[in-house]
Amino acid sequence: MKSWTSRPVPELPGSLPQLRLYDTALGRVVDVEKQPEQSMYVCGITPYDATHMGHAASYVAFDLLNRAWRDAGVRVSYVQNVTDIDDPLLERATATGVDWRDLAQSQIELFQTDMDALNVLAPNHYIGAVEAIPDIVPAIEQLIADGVAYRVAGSEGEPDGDVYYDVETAGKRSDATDAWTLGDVSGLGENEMLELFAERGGDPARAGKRHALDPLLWRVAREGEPNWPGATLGDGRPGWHIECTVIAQKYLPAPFTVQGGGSDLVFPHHEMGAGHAYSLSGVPLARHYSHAGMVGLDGEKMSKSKGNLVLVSKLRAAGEEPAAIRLAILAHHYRSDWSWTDAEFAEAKDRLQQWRTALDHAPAGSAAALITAMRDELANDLNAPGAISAVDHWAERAISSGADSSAQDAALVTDAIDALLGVEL
Ligand code: 5CA
Ligand code: ZN
Repeated sequence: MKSWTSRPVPELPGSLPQLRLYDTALGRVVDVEKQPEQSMYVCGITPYDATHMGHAASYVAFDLLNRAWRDAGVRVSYVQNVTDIDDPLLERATATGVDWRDLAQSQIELFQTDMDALNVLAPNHYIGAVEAIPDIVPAIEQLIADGVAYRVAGSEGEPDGDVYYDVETAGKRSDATDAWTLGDVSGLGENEMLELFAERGGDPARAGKRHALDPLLWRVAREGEPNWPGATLGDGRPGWHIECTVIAQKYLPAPFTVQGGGSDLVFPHHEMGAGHAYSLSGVPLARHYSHAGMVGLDGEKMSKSKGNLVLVSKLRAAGEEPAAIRLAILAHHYRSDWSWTDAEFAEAKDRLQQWRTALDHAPAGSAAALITAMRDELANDLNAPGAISAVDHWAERAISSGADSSAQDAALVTDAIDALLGVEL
């Protein structure tokens, strides 16, 4: 699928120091190993509704990582999926009387326009679940052949043949230290897993499964649902976790550097994806798992099902500047949970104005120290609020100096804010 187009990233003198990042699976901040090319997979949208501030914040978070790596002088190979076939998409399409393909296409277009406006760098590969089905089918066949996936007999109106991943058998497969066992990514106990599994698309009560937590790999065709050829699996459509696993394995090295998404993807999505990948290849999917916090509105989680959405496209249509939206997001550390408020958005707009005013008084020789301070903050687990504070201090000094602007410093500061924070002044 076609991706959006990235705007150019200015190059800065010098480079970002050793990057440290919080790893969800390890539960601590780690040094990200230096490599000439880093690789990341960030879970994409399910395109049944418009991009809300929660989605936007998760893509801006991993855009910071992308920019930090580039500033450190390494190439970045970036893959993102789009879940263009799944239950919520079909349900919304049926409820609104729209063809599911038209719904997906319109929301993907809107998402890409939002990402472009927010100056989020585009992935190198943007892959839909539907286009990945020819790769997903043989992967599921392999899991069955290897004894870590099984077909469930029909019952209670369900047809024969849905395929599930056997979490227990898969977890016992290898004694290698980097082998996967259920809980390795999320660190959760079974009761917590059961609760989240049911909330997040799992079907713990499905009759005939070996373990309540076994996730769906292939859903055979049902009347009135779209389906695709599945070779020995029979016609049907893929489960959710295998989609991201297969796309990541096809387009990225194994293991790739960072698997990213919002914290609601830790379990079951990234947990099961790690299992699928290990079963398929015998090596871990990713070296590190990284998760962005949840964004709410007035204290409640923002979600399509609750309907309490702040949409990027709506703010843009109301004439709000995308750079201000991005700055409002970056005022929160990517790992914290936070709520969108009008008051904080107003602060972000004032800050943008303040920074622009400061550029008219950039003190000669002041840019280098600011860039070092911004880099130190960002290398420390992508501390954007720290980098913003550094710019604030610089701006206060510049404005209070009342100096004539040094053109060279103003240009460097403008470039640094663009290259590192993705905010265009
Ligand atoms: N298509 C799957 C991933 S493969 C999916 O979760 N799609 S989504 O549209 O529901 O979410 C897209 C991304 O936005 C995910 O990384 C998800 O964790 C993140 N996200 C969803 N809601 C929020 C929220 N309220 N706050 C922060 N991030 C969110
Ligand atoms: Zn995913």
